[in-house]
Amino acid sequence: MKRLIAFVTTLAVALLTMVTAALPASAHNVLISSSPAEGEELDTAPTEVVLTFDQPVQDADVNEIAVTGPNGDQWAEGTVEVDGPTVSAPLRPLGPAGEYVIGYRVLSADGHPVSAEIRFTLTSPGPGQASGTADGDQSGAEQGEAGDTADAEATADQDDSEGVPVWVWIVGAAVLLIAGLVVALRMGKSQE
Ligand SMILES: [Cu+2]
Repeated sequence: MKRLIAFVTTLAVALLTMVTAALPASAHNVLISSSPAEGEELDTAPTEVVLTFDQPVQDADVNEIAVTGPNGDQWAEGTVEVDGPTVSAPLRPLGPAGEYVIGYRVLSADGHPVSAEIRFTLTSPGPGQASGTADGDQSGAEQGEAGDTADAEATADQDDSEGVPVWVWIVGAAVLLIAGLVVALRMGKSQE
């Protein structure tokens, strides 16, 4: 009887320990630094965006860096490169002075995408020209961008719901504990 209760208690403690140990491993990547940095004012246009995270980023198609200029033009060009915790994307020569928004989405080490925005200001205009000349092209690009943002938000929502199973584990452990105790008590009684 006492042995059974001890066994069930040990089992429950082991399950709870597993659940607790699993929590830190599911933390998302966190941005540590970026170039350009949030709120930075630059008089010379940067030639690339570099994002540094606290953990390695998975090299995947979902990784994306967009740089939107003051007039809604896109300035990031070429492929997003992943090197451990660092993600970078080349920029075309920037054009008008004003606020630029870096929008990024990268795949965390734990398999969940994280996305956010970083804003910097170009204080003197660069030589770059907007890529889209036709209005149609530009609105198309903006629609594409909006679609991407919606995607990222949908994924983030999904990500939140994936956090729920931790509670399922805890409830499962509690149910196992109670069931185990009931069985232990019955067995104890039948032995008397
Ligand atoms: Cu995650």
